This record gives sequence, structure tokens and C-alpha cells, in this order.
Amino acid sequence: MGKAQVGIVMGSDSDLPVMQAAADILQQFNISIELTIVSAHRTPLRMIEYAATAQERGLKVIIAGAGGAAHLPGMIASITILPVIGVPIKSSNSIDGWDSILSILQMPNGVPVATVALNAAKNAGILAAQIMGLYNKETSAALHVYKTLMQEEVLDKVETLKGKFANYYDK
Ligand code: RP5
Repeated sequence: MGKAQVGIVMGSDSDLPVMQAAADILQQFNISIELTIVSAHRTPLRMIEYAATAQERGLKVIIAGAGGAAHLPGMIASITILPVIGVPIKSSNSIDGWDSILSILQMPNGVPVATVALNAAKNAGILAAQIMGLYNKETSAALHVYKTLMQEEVLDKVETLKGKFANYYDK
């Protein structure tokens, strides 16, 4: 592990139950992380400091999650050239999560945020691992194993269903 490669930030500790999934999957891929709270609205100067120093601190990717008026991922992307993956969160102040989705997704030209599905912190972690996998053979190999296992799991289910519905096939 060692120095953090992926930074995981969230607007509030109330986002942690969702964002934990990004940390868990990255740990599974043996990718070192740092995880903290950075609020675009409540700690704007901390957000600027975090994003402005991210690259020199050794981070390669930032995952940023926020709910409601979710400016955090976009604002971080406006400050750093590191790839930013945004996780829209359905939070206590969300209108069904759409506010957060659109705030993170609809970035203006020039400042992209790779937006995953609502609450999809796990996918954000996998995407970050895929970026890291471009430069690290072990991560790349681990991702291939992950995909193979996922495929095998589905194929097992196909067999189970075939067994359950065998009568239907015979007709
Ligand atoms: C956003 O406001 C945070 O990302 C969080 O999803 C939401 C609610 O924050 P709390 O009021 O729970 O701290 O900035």
C-alpha cells in the first residue's frame, strides 16, 4: 500500500455509508486511499487546498461524492487536472437524488467529471482501479480476475435457472 493513490472525499459524514463502498473495493484491489470530508459549501477553502495539492501529494484519481446541491466533484475538477469521478448521493436534502445527479453530470465543456450512477460508489472505486490498472500490472491482473469471477457467477445462475425451468424447455 503506502502513499495514497486515490483520494475519496465526500461533502458530509452522512455520505459515508454510501462512499464506504468505494474504499472497500479499492482495498480489495490493494490500492492505497485517503478518505476525508471536504464540503464545497461549508469548507470552501479546505476544498481548494485539497484539490490544489492533490497531485503533488501523489494522488492519481479523486472520487468525490455529494448529495443535494452537489458542487464538490465539479469544483474539485475545476482546480485539479487529476481525473475526478463523481458519485451522486441521495441524501437527506435530496429531491430523489436527481438534484445531485444533474449537478455532477451536467458539467460545462472543459471541466469533465466522470459521473457514476446514484449511490454507485462501488463503481466509482472500480473505475478508479481501472485507471490505476493502466499503469500497474498487478492491478490490471486483479481487474481481469474480478471480471472473470463476475462472469462465472452469472453463468452459474444461468445453470441454476436452466435446472429450475427444465420442464418449460422440454415443452
Ligand atoms: C451535501 O449535503 C453532502 O454531500 C450531503 O450529501 C448533504 C447533506 O449533508 P448533511 O446535512 O447530512 O451534513 O453537501
